[in-house]
Amino acid sequence: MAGNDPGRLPGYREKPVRRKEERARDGRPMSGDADKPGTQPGGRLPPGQREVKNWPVLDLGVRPEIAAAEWRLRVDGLVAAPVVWDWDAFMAQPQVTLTSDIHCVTGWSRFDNAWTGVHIAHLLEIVRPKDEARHCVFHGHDNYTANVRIERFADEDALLAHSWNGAPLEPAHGGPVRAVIPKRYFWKSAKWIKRIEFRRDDAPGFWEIRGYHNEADPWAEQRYE
Ligand SMILES: Nc1nc2c(c(=O)[nH]1)N[C@H]1C(S)=C(S)[C@@H](COP(=O)(O)O)O[C@H]1N2
Ligand SMILES: [Mo]
Repeated sequence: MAGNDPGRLPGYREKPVRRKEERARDGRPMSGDADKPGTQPGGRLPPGQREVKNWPVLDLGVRPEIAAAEWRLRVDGLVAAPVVWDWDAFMAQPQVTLTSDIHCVTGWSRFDNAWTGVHIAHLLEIVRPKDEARHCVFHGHDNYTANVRIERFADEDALLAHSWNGAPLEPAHGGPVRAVIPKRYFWKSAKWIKRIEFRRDDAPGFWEIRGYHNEADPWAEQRYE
């Protein structure tokens, strides 16, 4: 684990991470007004969330700049056919545009984000996870990790996105390519992905080992555990 620790990267900010970790431990919401419920029955704002029109940037203080020409994605672990895609191979896959809402555990939600990229269903067809594969771990270029169950990964609205609202994803938001898992709090949507690993056993990610909920369903308000 040591060589894979974001804390070893230049720029990593320990204080805000520790603050969030403490809040997770106390089960406190992270923003002042996150406890004012915004939810109406049947509405699209999950409990404790408020809508924002801007798009906040959240990271660990590390913002890798990866040129598309240098970018690679390795998909491996318990799969029948591991792949390494470079930018051209990734862009040569069938492309989809899917619109979804972002729900960040810090309390903001952003509606109607049109993501373009490679559908997870397509990726699964290509790599063919083995029967024993139950969990996926995303690895970012900042050594961030996030874990999801394979069923979550296969959600029909999940994709590997290179564009947002018709424009290439900005580096700060995870460009060249980030994961988008709309049915989970946004920390599960790893930015700057370089590897997707299929596993038998779960491997809690960066925030999950710091008290964030393993499942992270915003509708069930699974923030911390
Ligand atoms: N690689 C990587 N992915 C990451 C993070 C990170 O620090 N590194 N932060 C997560 C968190 S906590 C959130 S809320 C979202 C923020 O994405 P945004 O900056 O595009 O809003 O990215 C998630 N994915
Ligand atoms: Mo977050």
